Amino acid sequence: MTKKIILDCDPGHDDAIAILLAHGNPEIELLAVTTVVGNQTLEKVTKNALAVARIANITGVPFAAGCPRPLVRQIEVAPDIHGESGLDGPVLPEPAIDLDTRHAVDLIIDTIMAHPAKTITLVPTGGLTNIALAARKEPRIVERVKEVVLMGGGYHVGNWSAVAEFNIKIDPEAAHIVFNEKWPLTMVGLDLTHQALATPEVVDKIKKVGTQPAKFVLELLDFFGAAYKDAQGFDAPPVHDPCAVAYVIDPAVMTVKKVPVDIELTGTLTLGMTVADFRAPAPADCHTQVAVKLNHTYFWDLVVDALTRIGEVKI
Ligand SMILES: [Ca+2]
Repeated sequence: MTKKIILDCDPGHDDAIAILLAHGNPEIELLAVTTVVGNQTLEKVTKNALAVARIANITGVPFAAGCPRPLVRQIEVAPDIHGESGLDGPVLPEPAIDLDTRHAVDLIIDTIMAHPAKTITLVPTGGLTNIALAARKEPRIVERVKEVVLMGGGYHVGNWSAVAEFNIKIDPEAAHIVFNEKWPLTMVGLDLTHQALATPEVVDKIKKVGTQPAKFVLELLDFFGAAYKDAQGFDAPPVHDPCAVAYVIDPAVMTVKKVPVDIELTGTLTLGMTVADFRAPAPADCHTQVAVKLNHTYFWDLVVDALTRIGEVKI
């Protein structure tokens, strides 16, 4: 049985690779791609998502634009990591498909309500504005989704402050809503994604695929690697977002630990921190877990396999 997902994203170099992994992996059925302000403005990340669709020849999947700003806060974008376009590096093609006319929040709700209960996994890889609003607009989706597997947060490390990760920090109120709803939630945070490094060996494997979509990924990694080196001192870039998709494909790609997680909304130094309580035992009603240890080889083999299956796409 395939795993049905809705990918809510802000492409974003690693979001783009997450879309390609979801599209190319035979275990995943991509039901919808929705966009949210994050790495860049909504207009830019939406354009980028449609460009990725063209690069990988993704057809028959609705793409919809969502929230242009966080619930409460002002917009914060990340040009130091993703460039002015949000997807700097490769030359992006013009979109070949039209956006769905619905707002992303409505597409998310419609899709979940139209499918049998507990069959759809929500995979947010950006700020949680759309997901929070969907849960508020149609609370029945909380019972109805199978689980939420999100890239965001970190229990020992931040990247947008000492203790807060970008996706959570840019809309902490939305994150608070999403982490406090009682759906099963897996946080694939920085503790895990900082293990998903695109090392020279990984880059070589992608080079061997030899297709235009693979070349696109190499160009993304080239820019992303240089940006991560300059901005955060990484020798190889951590490719965050496809880790969440990989967990949906096969949870064996990483180890997880069941712990309560909540979002700091009032700390002067800790706003947007994902506060994970590792004291044992976890409460019986604990519905959150955090990703701990990645199988690096298996993860990148999934990405390379997806690119191989996507095959050649000429534009
Ligand atoms: Ca992202």
